[in-house]
Amino acid sequence: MNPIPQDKQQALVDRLTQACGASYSPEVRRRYFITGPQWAAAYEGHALFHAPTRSPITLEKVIEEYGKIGIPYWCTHDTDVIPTDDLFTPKQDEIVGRIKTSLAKNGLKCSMVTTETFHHAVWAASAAAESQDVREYAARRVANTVAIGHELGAQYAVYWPGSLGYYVQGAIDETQTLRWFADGINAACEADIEIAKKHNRPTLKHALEAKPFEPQAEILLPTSDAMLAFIFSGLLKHPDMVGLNPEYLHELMWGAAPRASLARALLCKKLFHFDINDGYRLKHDVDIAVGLVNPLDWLNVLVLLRTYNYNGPFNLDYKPPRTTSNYGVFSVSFPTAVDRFITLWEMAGDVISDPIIKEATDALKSGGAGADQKNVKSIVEANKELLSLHELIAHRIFQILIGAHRGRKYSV
Ligand code: GLT
Ligand code: MN
Ligand code: MN
Repeated sequence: MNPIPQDKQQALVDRLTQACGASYSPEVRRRYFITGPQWAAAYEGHALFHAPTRSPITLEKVIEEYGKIGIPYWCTHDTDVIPTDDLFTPKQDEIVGRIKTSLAKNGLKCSMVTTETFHHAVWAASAAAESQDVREYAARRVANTVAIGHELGAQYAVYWPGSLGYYVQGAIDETQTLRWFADGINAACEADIEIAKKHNRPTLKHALEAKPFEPQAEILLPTSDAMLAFIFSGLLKHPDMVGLNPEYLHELMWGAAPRASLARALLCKKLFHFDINDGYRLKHDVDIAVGLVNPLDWLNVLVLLRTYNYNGPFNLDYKPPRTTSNYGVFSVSFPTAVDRFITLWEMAGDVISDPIIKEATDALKSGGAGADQKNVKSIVEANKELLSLHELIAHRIFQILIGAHRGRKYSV
């Protein structure tokens, strides 16, 4: 093949993307509670070892492109859109006004707002730092974010306490730091109760997000389970308002089975919000788009969520790879991520209604006949043959993933 001229490359990418087929229309995509973060689309490819590979884009462009793709909801950190120095100033109101106009123009809604408490120098010792000034500023920041959320019609507020931890041991008191962190969440909830009353709206759902490593060396709330313990610790004044925003990869990173983490959150009625992406165990936060690494596991995750009627947002919290261009972010990355999610969601429906899986599961629950309760050997024998169904169910789920249940096969 000859080298591809620069001005023909976008057309080539478009043609091959279309050749992939099986994409959904924007109308179909809008039926799902899929949310698109400002920061994901605006990510320029930078990291500790990486210079940016993409150029900056405006919030208007992100919202417009999400609208065209059919991503129905948008979410943001306060400082993704309002520079830190402009917070609490008339500039903030002006930007919030621009967001409202842009959302209305493109038919999107704001689902969630979150406070950036990890990037700016003020958070060097975390938002729950020893300094009362820092903590008071943090309380004002979360209250301000809640106010912006109500202004934009959001239902959720997310907190990722990534800077809540340390590099060197013994310098901070973990117990006290967690109490101070609880004060911050309490401030957000109290502000919410007041602001919601004024706006005549329900309060927001406040969702904590864990990540086991990064950016601190040791993290005080590294997992969703740690956060459940924190929510039920007695430190929160409104524990009913606070739940979880697990991220698929953040659970996988520490070695968890994400589906089991989600099951624990569901049992506690705390699965409020869900960040969807993909990646690898025991690696850094690579934030690959949903389904590109672990499609089988993802299918199983969605079976669980469909079975237990999870109806919160699916937030596309991934990072388009550095090799994807500005154009590719909206022509390849987001539409294909959304379409993989929808396909996996619908396949999860196939798993749930599959007659083979259903009969196998029912048989396992019925158990074998004729066991003598007083004889352990007889209990083993009574169930022994049935248990091969575990492996058969796993095989059937694989078949559904590759479409073999609909007749796809290779004639070799
Ligand atoms: C940051 C983090 C994400 C969180 C965002 C919410 S911030 O990008 O890596 O996982 O969801 O604050
Ligand atoms: Mn996340
Ligand atoms: Mn992540």
